[in-house]
Amino acid sequence: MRLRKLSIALGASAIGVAALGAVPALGADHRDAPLARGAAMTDINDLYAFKAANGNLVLAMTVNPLTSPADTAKLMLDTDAVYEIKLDSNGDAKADKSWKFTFSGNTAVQDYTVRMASASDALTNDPSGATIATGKTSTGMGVTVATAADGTKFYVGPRDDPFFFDLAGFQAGLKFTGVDTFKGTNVTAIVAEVPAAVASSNATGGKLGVWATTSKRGTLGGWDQIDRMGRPAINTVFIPADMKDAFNSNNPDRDAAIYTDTVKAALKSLNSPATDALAGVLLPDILTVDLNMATKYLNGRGLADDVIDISLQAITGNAAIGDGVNANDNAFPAAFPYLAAPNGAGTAPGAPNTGSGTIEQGDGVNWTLPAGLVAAGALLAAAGFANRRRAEDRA
Ligand SMILES: [Ca+2]
Ligand SMILES: [Ca+2]
Ligand SMILES: [Ca+2]
Repeated sequence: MRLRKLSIALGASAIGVAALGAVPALGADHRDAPLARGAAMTDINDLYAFKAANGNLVLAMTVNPLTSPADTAKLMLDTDAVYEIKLDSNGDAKADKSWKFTFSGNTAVQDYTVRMASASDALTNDPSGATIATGKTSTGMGVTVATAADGTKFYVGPRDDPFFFDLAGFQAGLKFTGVDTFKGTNVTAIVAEVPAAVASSNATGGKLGVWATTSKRGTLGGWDQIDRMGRPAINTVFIPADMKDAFNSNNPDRDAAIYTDTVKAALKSLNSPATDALAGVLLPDILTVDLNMATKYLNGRGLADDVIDISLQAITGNAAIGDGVNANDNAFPAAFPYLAAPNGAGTAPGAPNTGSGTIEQGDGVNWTLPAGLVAAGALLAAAGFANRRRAEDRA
């Protein structure tokens, strides 16, 4: 089944910024690589890791990007895929645990199984591990919860895309007008709320790392990793087009050895003042969390964290700079599953800003994006570096 997606056509750029050619980048990790673009169900959009008000650790991954309200009822997850949230307990960039989700059924409400894999099983992409919960996906505004014996709660279903960003303003050469390109669009969310004690037991000194993967059964019977994501915009911005699928299929513990030169080259081409140091921070692509501190990007990532503004401000030192989109289009509920309910049928996404080029979904997609987006990605990365250095200075 192929879903019709939103088609967003942007007007001609008023400032005529130079186009880079086909750059398959749209968001944090939305449609980041050829294999992911061809399969929305296994295209990871974002990964979040934050402490809820009750102290529990919430982990959320989103797929099925840019779904219109009209198509939301048709959303499903791939019955030939394994969806994982992998957890590194000891800082070696190798998974020690993995929550593995598999789905069955081809109707709006699908059945799912959650397995907890440990040790060598956690390293694989196969649906190994002990079954800890079974449940049904939610539809519409409904919230169907599955609970494991250790108290971890699960939700899978349609939600408003928590990511917010004036993409068109970026495309127009950082001429922001504050329109959220993702306004009104929905995704499928996989959310786990892990009791605080369980989260702590999987951390060392309160520290852990997480990343999400999707994998499909290959022709030889193995499981091929289609997408992966730790922090936003690593693959979309720093990895060349012909390497993006390979990057997605790799594992974080190999990132530094394989991609450091590539990332350095990207940084150098952007005249980064700290190429070597930044490359060291960007890899491996893992979202790290210190449970002893408040979670706010870059310590984990909260739903409301304004990744764009945090990054722009950190790199420029200008506390006033930002894309003008300072919050999601829908308020985040205080209770599980924390992501906002899906935008309803009959509502349309807001009109995008004037930019250059065209964004459209579907076969033969060919986005033309100007240098602004890539530059912005560099800012994001550099901001991460700046934030981390500040944290180290305080320590
Ligand atoms: Ca992706
Ligand atoms: Ca480990
Ligand atoms: Ca949204």
